[in-house]
Amino acid sequence: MPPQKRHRDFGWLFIVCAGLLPLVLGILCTAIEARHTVNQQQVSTANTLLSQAEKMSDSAWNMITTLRQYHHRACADIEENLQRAGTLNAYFRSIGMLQGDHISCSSAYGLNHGALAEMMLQPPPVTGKAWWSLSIRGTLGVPDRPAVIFVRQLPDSSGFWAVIDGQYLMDFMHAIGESRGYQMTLQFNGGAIISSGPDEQPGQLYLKSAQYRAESSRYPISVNVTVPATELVKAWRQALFIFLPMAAIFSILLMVLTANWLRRRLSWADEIRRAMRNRQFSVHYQPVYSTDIERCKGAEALMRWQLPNGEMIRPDIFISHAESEGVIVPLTQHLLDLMAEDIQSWQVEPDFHIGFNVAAEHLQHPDFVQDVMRFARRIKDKQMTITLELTERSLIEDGEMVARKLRHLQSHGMKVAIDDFGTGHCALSYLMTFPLDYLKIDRGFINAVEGLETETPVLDAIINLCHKLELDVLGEGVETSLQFAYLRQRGVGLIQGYYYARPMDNDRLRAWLNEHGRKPLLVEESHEPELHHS
Ligand code: G
Ligand code: G
Ligand code: MN
Repeated sequence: MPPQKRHRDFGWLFIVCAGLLPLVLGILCTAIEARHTVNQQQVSTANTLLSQAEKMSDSAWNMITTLRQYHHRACADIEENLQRAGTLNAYFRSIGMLQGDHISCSSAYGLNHGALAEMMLQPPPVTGKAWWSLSIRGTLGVPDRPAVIFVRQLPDSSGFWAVIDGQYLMDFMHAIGESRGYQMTLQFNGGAIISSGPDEQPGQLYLKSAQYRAESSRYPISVNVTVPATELVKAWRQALFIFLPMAAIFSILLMVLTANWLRRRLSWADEIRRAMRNRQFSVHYQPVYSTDIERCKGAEALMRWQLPNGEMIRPDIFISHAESEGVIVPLTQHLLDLMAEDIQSWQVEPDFHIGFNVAAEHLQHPDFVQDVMRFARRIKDKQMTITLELTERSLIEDGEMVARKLRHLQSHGMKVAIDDFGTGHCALSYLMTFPLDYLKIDRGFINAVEGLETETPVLDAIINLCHKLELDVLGEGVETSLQFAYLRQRGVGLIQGYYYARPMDNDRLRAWLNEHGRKPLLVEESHEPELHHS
């Protein structure tokens, strides 16, 4: 499991969130959309009502203009005409003439002509204008049904008036608003309110009832349209009904994508790529001792991975995952970059060996030679010897091509070593086929050493084989002075292991090279009795 596996514990949370996201967004968007649609309908309804009220006002003023032909005529003469005009024209409850504040003539049957205030059941407004209109609760003849009165006063204190029945307006409001549950009101000149529809109900939160007010530009008419919350909810539910199936599909899609993304994100390959970008890898170097020149002869580069929390990932684990998930090539390229950076600060003598581990897949890769040559160019001025440590496994496939590559690199002064020699599953024939420079004997064989004079058959055989084939030989994992003395005695030229030096980071390596790099390794003598006693 990749190092940052803790992400996985919250994986389901990501997936749930991804699934909820389209739903939550959808619910919000449809609420906004529903509100928007309802508002548009509300505005157009208000405007329709307003224009109807304007049309009625137009016909009232037209009527009054027509009445001016009766100016200065006696009521008895014109009463019949008034009655005809009042009945034949739509909307009108009554029309008539004024003398001062007094109604001098009216189309209404059988009523005593009284004061204007008496007829409209309230004092006339003080407008100071010759033209005015007002919505009123009722008239003397029809006291409990609203109406609108229009009055034109002439300079000689006579005048004309017309009363439109509010029922027309109420019916109209009903017709345009009932199906949507609108509550509508209409007012002329701030007078009595003519209304239709249910009373306002309390709404909740976002979906509380919405009010819209419109005013006429031609007449003092104002209109109010209120949409109850229940209508908003209804519109919202309709929008949801259309949208929800789509949201569900999106939801599923997003969950699948998230799950996929999480899986990818949690793969080793992605963790390793990210770790390279975040510079979590570093290189440690383990010095190699030469028993011939009795000093440090080189170092092996070993990759280290430290997480931001300080935790180290074991190299055998991440290397094997890098190999199986196809990122070992970029990882090794990264290693070479890091090494080239480190090596710029080194001061070593020419022919210092710098070894690094080459994965089988990299060896087969078309970029391999180019990668190594680039590294060689970057550290050219140090005049080091680059050592490629191959595993036996890497030599199995496409041997001829691999051998060609290795020969090419050797022609540029590099050395080829077999790492962990003796542990792979390989025929010894490759010792003849491949251009090898030395073998690194696996520490398993070194561990078998029991005493300086005791034979260690397999180890001895490997050492002899190297001598016969004229290959250099390196003993790995040397941890004791006995092992060291044993190998030196049998002509093993190179030693690597904790006994000589542990792998260390670049800074410590430079300090170590300064202090110990040129010194011979002093070995305590009497290990043989020691070992027998213990
Ligand atoms: O130090 P140590 O624990 O580093 O190494 C464990 C294993 O990981 C060893 O077999 C070693 O060869 C391998 N290893 C360490 N660094 C690298 C590297 O950079 N590339 C490859 N291919 N193997 C490495
Ligand atoms: O590349 P190779 O498989 O040779 O990797 C060397 C590995 O051996 C690294 O993991 C390194 O840390 C480890 N190592 C080096 N010296 C010793 C040693 O003396 N003892 C043990 N146990 N491991 C060692
Ligand atoms: Mn190695």
